[in-house]
Amino acid sequence: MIKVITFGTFDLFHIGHLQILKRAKVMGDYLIVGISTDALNFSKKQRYPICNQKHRMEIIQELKCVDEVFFEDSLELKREYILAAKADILVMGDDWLGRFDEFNDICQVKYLPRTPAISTTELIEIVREI
Ligand code: C2G
Repeated sequence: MIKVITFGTFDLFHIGHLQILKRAKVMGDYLIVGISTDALNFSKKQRYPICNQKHRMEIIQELKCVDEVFFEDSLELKREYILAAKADILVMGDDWLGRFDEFNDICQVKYLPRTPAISTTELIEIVREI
């Protein structure tokens, strides 16, 4: 069984999120998703996500393409998470291109093209302007 792992915040869940999860799943048989915690987001972006981590996790774990979810507490623990999941492939969007190449020693690292013209940041801006 080929296990695939991916990570993300998935705030204001949108089609770009769904498409990367579906594309990640078909690369293997079992998809594990690390969901960035609210605290990790705050440390990365100096703001909390709109939807809290419990709600974001509940949405992701109900998706047909997702088999397992866990909270990603720290970017520095990525190696430990990949090893604990026994993942064969790490999938990320190409906004992270090259950033996780160091994990090629424990799994295949694949970057998939982002879905164009949609992002959580743009959604927030559009709603703000209405
Ligand atoms: N994504 C995409 N197309 C979009 C928007 C997002 O393919 N239009 C992908 C991103 O490339 C990422 C995933 O969806 O692989 C989740 O995106 P975010 O929620 O923005 O995740 P991020 O905050 O980048 O957190 O450890 C890594 C981080 O947890 C990733």
